[in-house]
Amino acid sequence: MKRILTIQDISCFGKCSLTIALPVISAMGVETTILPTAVLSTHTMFKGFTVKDLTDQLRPITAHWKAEGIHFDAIYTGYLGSAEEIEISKEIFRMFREDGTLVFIDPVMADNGKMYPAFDENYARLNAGLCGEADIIVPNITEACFMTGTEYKEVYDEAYILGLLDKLATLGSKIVVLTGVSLSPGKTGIYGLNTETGEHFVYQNDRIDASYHGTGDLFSSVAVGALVQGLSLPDAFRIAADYTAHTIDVTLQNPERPWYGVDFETTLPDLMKMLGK
Ligand code: PXL
Repeated sequence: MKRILTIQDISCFGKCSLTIALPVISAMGVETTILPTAVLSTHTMFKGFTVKDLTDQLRPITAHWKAEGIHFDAIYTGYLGSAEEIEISKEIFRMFREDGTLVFIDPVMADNGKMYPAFDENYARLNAGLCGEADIIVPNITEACFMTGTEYKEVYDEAYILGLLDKLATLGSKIVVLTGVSLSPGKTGIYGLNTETGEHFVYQNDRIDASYHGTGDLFSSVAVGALVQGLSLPDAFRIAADYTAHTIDVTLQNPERPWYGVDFETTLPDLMKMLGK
């Protein structure tokens, strides 16, 4: 069985980060090792959330795994709580990266033109450095702008996206994938660049006018879970995009109208079908 190490926070309530990555990647038939960077009562869109930072635990936990000779087929980082955790994540890549280990970075820190509460420009600079260590990075447009010093635009054309991809390529990752890219009205999706071959890959599906927390984590978890099982880049990202859009759609039909997260629990059987399982 393939094994992924995922490094991100646990938001106890709210369905994002590890409370998405662990169930979703496990359901895909991939063993999931978690390294929690912090414990929060909820994600940061709730008021008054509590945070217990776990930076001091990362080195002892990973040193133990190293002593046990544990191997990871992929390392996937998401929301990291502090600048120091970015530095420690780099050390963890060096400790566990072997031939064929996929390093997948979702540089979670911002959306819709704004940083999440805990972060600033310095954090964006450090995250850009972390992205240089990756095989694949999946920033949204806001994160890409903060990491490359580009002006954020709500309304843009394809040339703006291609320019952003070229700037992201200079960070050093082999594959750069921009998420939340809308190339025509009513559509959204991804725009990727293989920096080694210069090839682009694009996938667009219907844009649903709703925004939920944790959808980026859902997308990344599915993409990395699919890639580690040998799906091609376009297939893995297509399934991740379709599954995320489908889950948002299903959540919108929930009469309880959850605002804080999506009903991936309902749609996991559909993911299995998309994966041909
Ligand atoms: O879904 C990204 C995410 C992860 N973890 C925490 C968050 C967010 C988004 O706001 O607040 C704690």
